Amino acid sequence: MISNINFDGYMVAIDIDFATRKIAGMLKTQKVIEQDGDLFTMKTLSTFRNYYSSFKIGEEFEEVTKGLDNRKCKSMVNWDGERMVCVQTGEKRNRGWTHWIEGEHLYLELCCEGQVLTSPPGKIASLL
Ligand code: YOG
Repeated sequence: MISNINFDGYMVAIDIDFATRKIAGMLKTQKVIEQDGDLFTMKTLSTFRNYYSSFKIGEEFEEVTKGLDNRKCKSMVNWDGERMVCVQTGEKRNRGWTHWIEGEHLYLELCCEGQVLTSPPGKIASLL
């Protein structure tokens, strides 16, 4: 993760407590993505916690956001052109994320309820 806008707002939206938000806000996460056809594994790595997710494009799966807000979602990931879009249906409305690549950088936008965690305009990547 190089930079971001509104990481804290996103964490508030998924009910992460103050102390955890302060720690998480300092982290420089790394993303490891593995692809085998339509099967993806995404690892979000940091010195504090890691998060793992595996899915097949177009197939709904049970996602437990273990180590994040520990909620259950029915999630599905699809391509929207060059963008990979995940919808996370559950207790929180309007929850999901979008990945895309521009130049050398991987971008990620995460949303929940009214909050959007994204990249600074004209600047480099939110790689959360
Ligand atoms: O990735 O959905 O790439 O699975 C967003 C962090 C901080 C834990 C992670 C650990 C939300 C405490 C998005 C940070 C903050 C704060 C590193 C992961 C929540 C809790 C794990 C994600 C998708 C798309 C693939």
